[in-house]
Amino acid sequence: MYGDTSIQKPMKIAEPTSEEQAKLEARFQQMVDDDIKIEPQDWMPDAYRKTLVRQMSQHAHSEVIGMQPEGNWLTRAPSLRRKVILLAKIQDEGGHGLYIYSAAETLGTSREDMCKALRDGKAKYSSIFNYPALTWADIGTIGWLVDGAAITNQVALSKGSYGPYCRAMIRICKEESFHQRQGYELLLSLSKGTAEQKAMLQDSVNRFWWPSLMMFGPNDADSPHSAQSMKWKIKKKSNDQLRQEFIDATVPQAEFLGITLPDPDLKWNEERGHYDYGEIDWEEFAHVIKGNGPCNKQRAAAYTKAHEDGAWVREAANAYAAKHAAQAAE
Ligand code: BYC
Repeated sequence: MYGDTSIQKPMKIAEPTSEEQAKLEARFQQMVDDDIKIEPQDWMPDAYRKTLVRQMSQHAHSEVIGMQPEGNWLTRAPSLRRKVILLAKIQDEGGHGLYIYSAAETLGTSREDMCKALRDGKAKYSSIFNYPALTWADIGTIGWLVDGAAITNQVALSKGSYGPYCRAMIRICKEESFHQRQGYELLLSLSKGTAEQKAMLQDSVNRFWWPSLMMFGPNDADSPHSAQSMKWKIKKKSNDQLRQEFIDATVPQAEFLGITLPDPDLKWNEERGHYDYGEIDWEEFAHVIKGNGPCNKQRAAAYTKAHEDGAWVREAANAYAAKHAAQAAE
């Protein structure tokens, strides 16, 4: 039923002795080391389950909250073609949220509980969605940089250890790839446009560059969850590795657009075979994830309002399901 919280919790069985627990843990880690996917029915450490629920719910929430900055531009898209593309992209994001909530439910939590945690301000979502989409160029930049950063991360996540999460990531990456390309194509047209359009493109990239780099999370040395998540192969690559991969792939694309990236320290390092880049403003990152970014309050209020406005739909769906269940029982 819609909004039903009675999802099956994992069956309670007798607590294993510490010797049995050690054996279970060793067997679990061996499966992870051998790249055998962990499936919902397999034994797993409580902390592994908890880490996955934390990360997957944050991920699903990011997809759903991420619909807001773009939704803001649907009625102002400059052509029917652009409107159709944007509408399809936003619908995909709602779908991505659903795939990941469903994958997380296999761990014994419920979508309703995860969404309630978001409404109560107890669950996080990606920092990037607390920045506003101020101009039409931002729609292209979100596709190019935000979806680009998300794919870099998600391709690595799709090779992780938990089967349902990885399988959701494979499909999501295919759709994100379309999102990234539509963004870049939009920016390419602006780059060939008027002086005003070129300036709008540059201004947008100036605002989104650093927040996009923050999407990968804190530096490895300051990332409390990384070491354990890498051991469990929930994360296959570290925050800094992925950030570097994203920068290396993106700089040539910026050059092709004829724009600059707002980092004076950004330069190719022949010895490392990578681009060097400047220090991220971690104070700003901390500020945003604590709820004080430019749009945190607005995003939370819109999310809660949508939930409240949808109450009648859930009620009607439940009444309809109850009517059919009663008819079937007759
Ligand atoms: N924003 O130890 P760390 C999309 C938190 S949407 C907020 O490195 P972890 C799209 C982190 O949660 C897809 N919080 O953590 C949609 C932790 O806090 P707690 C977005 C962040 O989990 C619409 C603390 O900082 N992708 O594509 O090992 C339009 C310490 O960090 C952030 C995902 O959601 C952040 N940026 O690694 C367009 C990816 N970074 O929980 C596009 C899924 C860190 O201890 N998530 N924190 O309170 C992940 O891959 C990992 O969770 C992270 C962080 C790499 C983000």
